[in-house]
Order: sequence, then structure tokens, then C-alpha cells
Amino acid sequence: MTDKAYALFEEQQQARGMDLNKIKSRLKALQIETPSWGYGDSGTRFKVFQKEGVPRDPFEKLEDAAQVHRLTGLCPSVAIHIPWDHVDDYGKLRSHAESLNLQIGAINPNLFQQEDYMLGSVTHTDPAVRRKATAHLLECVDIARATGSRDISLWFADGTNYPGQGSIRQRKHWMLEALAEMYSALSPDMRMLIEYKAFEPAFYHTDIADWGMAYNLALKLGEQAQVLVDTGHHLPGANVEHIVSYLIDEGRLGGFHFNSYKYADDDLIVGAINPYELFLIFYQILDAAESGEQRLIDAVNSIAYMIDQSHNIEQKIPAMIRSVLNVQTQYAKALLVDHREVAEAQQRGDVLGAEDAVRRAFEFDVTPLLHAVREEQGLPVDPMRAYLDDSYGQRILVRGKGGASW
Ligand code: AOS
Ligand code: ZN
Ligand code: ZN
Ligand code: ZN
Repeated sequence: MTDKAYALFEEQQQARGMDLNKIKSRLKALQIETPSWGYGDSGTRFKVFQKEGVPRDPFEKLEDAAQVHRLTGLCPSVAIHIPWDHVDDYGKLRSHAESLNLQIGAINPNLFQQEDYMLGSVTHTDPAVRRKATAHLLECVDIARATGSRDISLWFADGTNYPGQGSIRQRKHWMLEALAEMYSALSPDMRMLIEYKAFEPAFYHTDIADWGMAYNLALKLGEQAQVLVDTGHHLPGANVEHIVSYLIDEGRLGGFHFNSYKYADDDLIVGAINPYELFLIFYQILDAAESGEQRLIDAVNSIAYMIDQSHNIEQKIPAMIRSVLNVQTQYAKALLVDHREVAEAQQRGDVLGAEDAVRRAFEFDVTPLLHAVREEQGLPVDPMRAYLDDSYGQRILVRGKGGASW
């Protein structure tokens, strides 16, 4: 079905000097990790709605994730959360993933749901609690070894609700202490990705509140420590693409947790609220990739793209399909930026010309391009339609309600 729309698109892009083969091969190489918790019941602080057909265990979460990959070709790996995805035999979980054409991706330690952690985990004043939390980090390194995972993603809820509640400096030292102990347990090919978040659940101060703090920790720890940018973790107005570009240049951008927000850490579907921001993030990434500098190309190639969302009222699998397609769409648009045109406008001091060269790429309809790519990959041209027409969503209803939640 190399349709008229694609022929027109091809003509239009070739006239601008775009190399469509290169663009297509980059699109085919895009990989977005989906999170196991995105397939379970999840919610806001008000309620977790119980949906029918939700996976009952980590094995079923992988089965759902396999559907997303089968239809989109975009999601060959799945992040897991420990202990939500605790199993006795991680080798077995890994084999199950492999039998589904998947890999286990990032391991996410959970240090925010036990009574002991009310006043902190690795930054708790009680050394016994800190030891327990650090032991969990070390356990997750072992799990990563068993699952063959490269990355361990770290998000800490640690912080305080009121001025004076804790010593900010003391907690800073305890954080580094715990991370350093974990760092020394990593295998040489492993990475720790340090996530930051401005607030919530701590509402006065969060121990790792922004990218600067995460970056500072990473610098102290060593090259295997990298910063994880969750797109929803910034205060309103933050220029996320600037942070992204800065971290790439420093060789410290480990990856993303994609989601979108209107107000705070809403964890809505990525690209649903501000697709232009997502496009501009990819524009910065591709600008680094196009620089010709090997260190930047390497930095870009090691970025882990991951979804981190909370599908509270949506159907889980279609929500995940929507999410990864939104990422693919903005990536495709960013691939249409003519970096030379932008650079020339910058040289001339042509403000409007430069802005136009970037924005114009965003305004192209990339649907024909994505259809062509999917066709070449033997995928359904419309993965969402294909899922809705498929019986999988019906078949999983036998699982009933009361599946895994977080
Ligand atoms: C929390 O706000 C962070 O985004 C975490 O990365 C993530 O949402 C959590 O680990 C899953 O609950
Ligand atoms: Zn996150
Ligand atoms: Zn978050
Ligand atoms: Zn979030």
C-alpha cells in the first residue's frame, strides 16, 4: 500500500534534501521500554480503580507488554519494579520474557511503600533503616545480574514535609553513602540511573529535587552513574529540552521516563498534553547525534527511552500503545529537522529563520511515513486499530478483577 500520500510525502521531503532511507532506518531502530507497572491497576492518590483483565502477576504483565511490542515493533523490553514484581526465580522470569520476544529492562527498586520508610529510606536518621534500604539496592543489583538488565533506575521518595524536620546536609551525605555502596556493587556494564523530582510525596524538600543534584551525585560516583529525566518531574515552566541537551553534552543523560503533565507529576500519556515539548527534546537529541562528534553520538546511543505512566481510568494496553505511538510520531517529526538549515540561520543571526526551520518539521504530517515504515517492518499500519480488532483484549478478561496494583 505504498499509497499516494506516501508518494507525495516522499516527493516533498526529497525536494528539501531529506534522506528518507536514513530517516526510516532511524525510525526502525527506535526502542521504547514499557513499565510493568503500567499494565497493572494504578491510580492517583484518591483511588486505584480495579479493571477487569489486569495481569495477576509479573508473568502476565510481560504477556501484555508482548502485545504492545508485537503490534508496534517499538517495545522490546520491560522495566520491572521490586518488590511489586518479586518472583522467587528471576531466571524463570527472564526466560518467560525471552519466550515472548522480550527482554527484562531496567530494575526499579521500591523504597517508598513500607512503614519503615515514612521518614526516609536511604536518608532516614535511623542507621538500621538506612541499612535495610541500602540492602534493597544491593539486592536489585543482583536481580539485574539475573535478568541480564543493564540499568537500575533509582527514584527516592526521601524528603521532608516541614522546615526543620530533617537535616538537609546530613541527608545529602547519607544519600551519597548509600549510592556509593551500590555503585561499587555494579558490574562494569551496568548503569545506575538517578531520577530526580521537585516534590511529592515530600512537600517541603526532596533529597534529589532536580537534575543538578542528580548530576552532582553522578559526577561523584563515576561514569556508570547517569541522570534519568522523568519528563513530569519539573516545576512548571522548566525548559526540559535544555536540561536534556546539557546532560548529553556532559555525557550524563542516562535515559527518560516519558509521561506528560498539566499541573504536577500527573503521569498522563506522553505527548497528550504538550507534544511540542517532546518534539523539541528529540530535536536536541538529534542535534547532538548530527554533530559528527563521536562522544555525542555515543551519548545519544546509550539513552534509554522508557515510559513511566499511571493509567488510572484508561484501558492499560491501548494506553500503552497510544503512548509509544505518540513518542514515535514526535521522533519522526524531529527527524525532519534540517539541521544545516538551522545552523545557517544561526550563523546569519536569523532568529525567525532558525525558529521556522525547527517548527516546520513539527508541522509535517508524518502519518504516511509511519505507515510506510510499519509496512516495511511487517507491522500493522495502525497498531491501535489492530489491537482493538484483535481478540487479546477479550481473552484476558478471564483474569477477572483484582489484578496486580501498586
Ligand atoms: C515517581 O514519581 C517516579 O516517577 C518513579 O520513577 C516511578 O513513577 C515509580 O517508580 C513507579 O511508581
Ligand atoms: Zn519516573
Ligand atoms: Zn514520577
Ligand atoms: Zn511521573
